[in-house]
Amino acid sequence: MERTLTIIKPDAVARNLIGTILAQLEQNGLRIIALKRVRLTKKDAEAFYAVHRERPFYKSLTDYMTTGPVVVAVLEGEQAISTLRSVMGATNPAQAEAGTIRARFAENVERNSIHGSDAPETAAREISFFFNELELHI
Ligand code: IDP
Ligand code: MG
Repeated sequence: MERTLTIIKPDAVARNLIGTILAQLEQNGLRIIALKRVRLTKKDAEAFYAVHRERPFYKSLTDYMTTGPVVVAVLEGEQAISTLRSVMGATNPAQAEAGTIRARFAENVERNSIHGSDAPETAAREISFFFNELELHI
């Protein structure tokens, strides 16, 4: 069993897609084991995406992530990290496989509806960024 972190991003929350996206995750074998709706501050978004701070889209991305509430969740399943990445689809929705969450809902490469951790180390860091031990019933 593996755990990963997902974020339903502000564009998707604004369009009332929380339930639809969570349903697609569950239908693909991912179990929701922790869940909450939060509004990120600019500092939160900058810390979460610190790995991208040298990228040209960093300021725009961290501004966008504060434009409205997000839903953060810990997902568990067999190969949860790669399963989530394949259900999400490519970063740029123009390149995302049909039926993936980004192909269905993303507005563009930035406002792309969902985040998913990309490796075991980043999943551990991102889960503990949002959830404490009590919330993870460790
Ligand atoms: P990922 O979310 O598929 O892992 P990353 O490369 O880690 O993609 O980028 C993090 C986020 O930054 C993306 O999900 C997207 O919101 C935004 N982003 C990535 N590349 C671009 C870009 O070229 N222009 C604008 N925003 C981008
Ligand atoms: Mg990434």
